[in-house]
Amino acid sequence: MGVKHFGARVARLEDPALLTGRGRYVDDVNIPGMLHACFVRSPHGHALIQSIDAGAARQMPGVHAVLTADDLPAPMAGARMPMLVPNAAIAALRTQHCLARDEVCYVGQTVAVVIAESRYLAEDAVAMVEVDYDPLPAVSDCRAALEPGAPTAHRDLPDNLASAFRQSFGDVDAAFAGAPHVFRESLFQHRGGGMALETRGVVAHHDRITDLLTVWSATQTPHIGRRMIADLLGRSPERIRVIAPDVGGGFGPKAIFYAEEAVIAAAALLLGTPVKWIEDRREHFLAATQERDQHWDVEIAVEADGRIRGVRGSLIHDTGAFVPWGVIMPYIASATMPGPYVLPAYQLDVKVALTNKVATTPVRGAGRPQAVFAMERLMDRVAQGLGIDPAEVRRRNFIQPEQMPYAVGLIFRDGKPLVYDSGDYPKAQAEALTLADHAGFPARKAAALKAGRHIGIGIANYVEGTGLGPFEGVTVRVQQNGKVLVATGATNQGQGTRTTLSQIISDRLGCRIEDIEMSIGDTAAIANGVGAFASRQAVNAGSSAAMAAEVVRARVVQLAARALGVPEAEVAIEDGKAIAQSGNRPEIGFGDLARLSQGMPGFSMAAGDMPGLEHTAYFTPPQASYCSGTHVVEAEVDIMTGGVRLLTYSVAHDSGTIINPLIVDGQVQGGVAHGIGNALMEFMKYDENAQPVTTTFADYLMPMATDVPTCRIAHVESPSPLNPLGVKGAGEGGTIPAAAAIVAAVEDALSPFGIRFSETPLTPERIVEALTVAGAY
Ligand code: MCN
Repeated sequence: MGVKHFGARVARLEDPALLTGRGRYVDDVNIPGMLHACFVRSPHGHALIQSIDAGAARQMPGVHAVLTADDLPAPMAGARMPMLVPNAAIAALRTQHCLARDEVCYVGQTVAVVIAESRYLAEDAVAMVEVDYDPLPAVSDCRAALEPGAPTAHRDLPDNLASAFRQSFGDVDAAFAGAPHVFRESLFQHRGGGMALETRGVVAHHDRITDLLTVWSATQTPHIGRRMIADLLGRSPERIRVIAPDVGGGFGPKAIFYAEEAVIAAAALLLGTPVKWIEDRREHFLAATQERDQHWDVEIAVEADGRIRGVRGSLIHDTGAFVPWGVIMPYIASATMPGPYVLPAYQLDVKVALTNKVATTPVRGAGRPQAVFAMERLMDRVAQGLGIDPAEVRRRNFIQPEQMPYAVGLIFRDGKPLVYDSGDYPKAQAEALTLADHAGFPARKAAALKAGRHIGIGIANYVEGTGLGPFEGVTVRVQQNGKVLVATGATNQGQGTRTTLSQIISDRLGCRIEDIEMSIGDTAAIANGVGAFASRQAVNAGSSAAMAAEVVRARVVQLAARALGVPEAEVAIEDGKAIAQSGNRPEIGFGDLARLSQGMPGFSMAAGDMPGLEHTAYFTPPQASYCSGTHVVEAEVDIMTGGVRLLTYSVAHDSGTIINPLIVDGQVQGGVAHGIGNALMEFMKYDENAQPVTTTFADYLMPMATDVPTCRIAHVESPSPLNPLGVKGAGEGGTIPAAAAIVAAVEDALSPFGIRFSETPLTPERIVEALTVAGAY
């Protein structure tokens, strides 16, 4: 009997190559004659371009071209980049030109590109390109941007309001009018990046004989990239192949399509030579998209026992200078606020502001960390205000498992209601509290205080819509060598996509996991694809893999029954062989069956047969599947230095049915590391002129291994009824509630001083300042 892989802790198949230096990243793509690109970028937050003089740069030995907007081919030269998720609520439909035409709106915006024989020469030539800028007033803070008379982020726009909309349900005024208690908070979550180990990078090569333009890009979404390049170059997508080779982390910013990808593709076509651009870390700080940057003013009305009557308030989202992904993050944030709680009435007024900073697009969590921060901080205010234990306040408000599926009350823009498909929120919190030994905490705290130490505990819950559509596809093909080829539009930046899809297919098809060959992130391998974001691939690609494998298996059984001369019911499939369950148990291997499936030259196929043992399935989810969980953090604060040490970190996570618990543990742990960065360290700071201030890892601090405790993890499995595997996403849940839980733990540790925090990151400086104000020294 073959090994069952689904649900097992299978070690990641991709790791041996990656850990022994055999990974192949974009920078490993080297083609004879390849030239190297370096971009001229705006040094101003906002300026008009009066002129560009590239004469001296073009004369430099080794420089092959300097391209400005006018040198790009039509329609790219004049066009703005396509917007990924357009919608009617966006007042200012702004995406950037591939190369700026007459105005730059953030530091780092692409103005021109030098193509030279080496990156060194290209860098030197960039310094020789003279751009005459006429600086304009810049706007850096999104609240200031919406004040009357604020400088506009774009010269020709009347104001900075990119979008305004309201999310609401229930009678919120009545909820507040008669409320025994109301608690208020003003909260801010700062900007940060994805900070993947591998920066962005592109290599483009045009083969004149086949007229095929091949683009290697460190992207999460190669199929979307192909469509964008096709639109911008006015070229058939069939003549473009985009390949995402090994990608060293994505975390969201690599899901969008960038100007640099389009420009390098155009340069390769124009020059007739392969061109490479690898982003350096400073460029990444300036020009790779970022996220968070939201201000929330919210209040909660509760009964005397802490049960919620209503939540209302406003949210200002900083979209930066452009809206390449539409207004998806504030939209997601406003729909995430209700969380796992029964919320009778809700109203949030959302404004999206343009500023002169790089655009915000989803970074792990995509608006949800901010919403969870807002809701969970409010829950803590209720607990503190009413003197009820924070866990108990939450417990009193949970949606109960028997209420599933649960209609939250919100109606999405497409007219569909927001419905949680399944989940057991009380159970998840109970399990996380057990992992954290919550019951023993008061004794630990008392003992610590006696010893002069300040420890605290924080709790945060969340619900996350995962597995978003529209689809993902998987092709399963049994080859004539007996191996199984799998192709998918799903991608892999470290999530273990190859491993988990292989687990599903080997079980469903009946082959050895090591006999599966996988083509991931290559538009030539499968016609349609979407890619990695929104923790969507386990649901979409996983389901497609199961569906395709089952169709192929049925065909294998049919052919094998014919070949072995037994009824189909007597054919068993195991380890890549079909075995008759009667007589002397004759068998036939997958390779022979694949050959049989080709028929005989000159003879007719059997009626109804199609050649090949192959099927492509596209799973299309009816809506999101909602994963959920609870984080409980125990932290110690050194009140002399303001340093925070996380003592224990406990997570109960519900990703529905789990394909690979080892991988999901890794996803949770990695997500938590990201959340720790958000809570305590990472901060992309801009000054009042919209000049980025933190553009190295000396200024922008990332958590080190020593800052990240090993998580205690429990899996609560509430299968989703919305897909054949019962799975929900797992890629972002580790990040989403982390800042809320950590800030709560720090506040609790400092409870003797009555300090409240409403902002992240909680740097030592900020903590010492708060302690000083509270008179602690
Ligand atoms: N999984 C599972 N069982 C489940 C759910 C998921 O075994 N019930 C597995 C999946 O099969 C997959 C992994 O967990 O191997 C993550 O699956 P999923 O949640 O579907 O996420 P995606 O594959 O769609 O990946 C995107 C998601 C996002 S949005 C970000 S951001 C993120 C993340 O994944 N970026 C990552 N995790 C990352 N992990 C790494 N190492 N690098 C990144 O850039």
